[in-house]
Amino acid sequence: MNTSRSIIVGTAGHIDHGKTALVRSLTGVDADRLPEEKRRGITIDIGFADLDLGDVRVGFIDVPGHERFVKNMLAGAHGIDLVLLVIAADESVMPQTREHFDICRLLDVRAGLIVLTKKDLVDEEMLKIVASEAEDLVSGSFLEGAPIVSVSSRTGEGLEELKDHLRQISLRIPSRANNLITRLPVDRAFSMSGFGAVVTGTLTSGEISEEDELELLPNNIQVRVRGLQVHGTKVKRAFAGQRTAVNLVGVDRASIERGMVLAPVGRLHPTQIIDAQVQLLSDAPRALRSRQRVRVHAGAAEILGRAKVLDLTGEIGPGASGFAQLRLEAPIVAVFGDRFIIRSYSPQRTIGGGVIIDAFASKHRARDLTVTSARLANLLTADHARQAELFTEAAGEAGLKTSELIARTGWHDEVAKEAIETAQELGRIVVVGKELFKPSLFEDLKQRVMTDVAAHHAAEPLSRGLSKEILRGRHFSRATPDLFQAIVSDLEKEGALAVEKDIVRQQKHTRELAGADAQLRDRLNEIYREAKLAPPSLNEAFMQAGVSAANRARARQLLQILIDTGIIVSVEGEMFFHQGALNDLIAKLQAYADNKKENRSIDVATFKELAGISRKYAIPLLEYLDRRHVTRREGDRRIIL
Ligand SMILES: Nc1nc2c(ncn2[C@@H]2O[C@H](COP(=O)(O)OP(=O)(O)OP(=O)(O)O)[C@@H](O)[C@H]2O)c(=O)[nH]1
Ligand SMILES: [Mg+2]
Repeated sequence: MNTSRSIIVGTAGHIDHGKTALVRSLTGVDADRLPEEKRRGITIDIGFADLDLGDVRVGFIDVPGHERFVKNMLAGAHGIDLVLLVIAADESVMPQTREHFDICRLLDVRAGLIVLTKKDLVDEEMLKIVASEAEDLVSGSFLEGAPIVSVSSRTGEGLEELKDHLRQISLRIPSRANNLITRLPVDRAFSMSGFGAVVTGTLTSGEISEEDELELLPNNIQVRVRGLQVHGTKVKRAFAGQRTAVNLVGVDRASIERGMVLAPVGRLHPTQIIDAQVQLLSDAPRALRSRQRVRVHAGAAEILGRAKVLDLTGEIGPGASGFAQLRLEAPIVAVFGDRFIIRSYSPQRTIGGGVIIDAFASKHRARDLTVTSARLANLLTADHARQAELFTEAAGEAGLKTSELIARTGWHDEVAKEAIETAQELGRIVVVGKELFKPSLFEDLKQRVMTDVAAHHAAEPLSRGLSKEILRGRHFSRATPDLFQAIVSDLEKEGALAVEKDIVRQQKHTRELAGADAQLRDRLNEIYREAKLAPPSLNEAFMQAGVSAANRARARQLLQILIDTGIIVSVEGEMFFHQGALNDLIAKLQAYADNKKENRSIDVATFKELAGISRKYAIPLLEYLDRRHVTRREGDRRIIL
């Protein structure tokens, strides 16, 4: 039973300073496993070893010091809790001592100690000088005041003291947050005969259990966990902060690459455009400029990309920090708060790093830069509810789905749910269906709808209202149908808007007609009522009503009012009938059918006779009756329903 804490400890330091020898003296394990490493006597790729300190289990990641292999160092350094900054007492601080230390700072490593190796090669005097140079290097950083232990891997001197410090610091490291979705960035993959593919990595968050269904991102390869090992022992479940080896079913070794991420199915998504805060090292050779090609190291992945600096100067100077959009040449998996390192394309050297803020950013227009930067700055310090709000704000009219919030933050469902509820209670987001919206956007759209409807009424007082489709097209082209519906029904509830089928109007809008208009409307009504089933054409009706050429448009609107209110019916195009006449006709048909009892059908000739109409009207009327389901066509007869 293993109840001790698991801590990941990384080595860091210049080539040949004794990192691998130190890990071997502490654990008995030679982390240099490649034949080439043994032949050349240097570390090329990251290596691993374990140490049991009683109440602390240490998983060591031993990294190469050679400047050409910093990219390999980065594949291991991203997940460490604690760093052993190794400095050889006979050489003191060297270029990769600085570079590795800078990387640890940029990755936000928070604990560590300084180990002066090869103590046996120097005198006390020299040891003091090197210790003071080390102190200078780390002053003002997370390592300021950290223990400086001098050891010799050759004689074993200082190793017990080092273990003691390691244990004490480990016990003080806070445990990893448990509110995040499982992620394991793959730093190594191999195949074991009879078992298939095995991936290893630091389980940065969540848990993995035997039989879990997971996916390998960014390629969305679905896999199942056949077996798990932590510290070389088979386990049923691995936890955040453990070096974990996972035996996978459903994928072969050849399709797995370093930098892929093992995660639950369908929760995290690959991305190539990311908003981040970027910090440039003060000894970076030059400023980071927009469009400059850089290497981005995130998790165990290295991806090429270009940074677009999000301010008008278009650059971030050495020692400065700012916001930038990273546009990557290949997809990665990242969530809010992930740290990354930026290296120059050529020559390859570490120039800075930063923290991911919005992993699914959109392109920003120059005039939005101030707002965007302010939002990104706010996100960095926001609590969960405020983060939900700020991501919602960025989504605008398209709205933000809960699943999109989760893909950006890596939160568990319950964490997202709580954040959304809190933001909702505080009135900072509006939830419509599955989407989240900013309340001011909601209010703004309501405002725009009402303004449009009012303008429509002013321009066309005789129209019933404005078509919903027109409104939607004008203001909601980028929004979901849900949002439009929610806004219309909100306005309806408030009593501002009335909805009639596909038309909206102001609740208070009426088409009360003044004297002449009312008279003309009544006259048209009369003409059609009297015409019964032999109505005049539109021209004839207007002539009978004495409508002048100048007045035709107005007369048409008045007729439309009669149509909208159901008094006049368009049977076919401009062939209008009075509703009363149609009702009489239907009654007549029913009576005819009732008389016939069994055979409730009628042919066109009989219909003409019954209705007393000419063929010109008979066919359109029958088709109208078919549409109203009063009759049904069968051959050349109509069944009366
Ligand atoms: N005398 C002495 N030699 C040491 C000590 N530690 C390491 N060495 C020697 O220093 C050389 C380099 O040691 P490594 O442990 O391979 O150095 P490293 O930091 O791992 O080197 P890279 O991984 O290539 O960056 C080897 O020849 C070691 O035997 C020590 O404490 N005393
Ligand atoms: Mg080594």
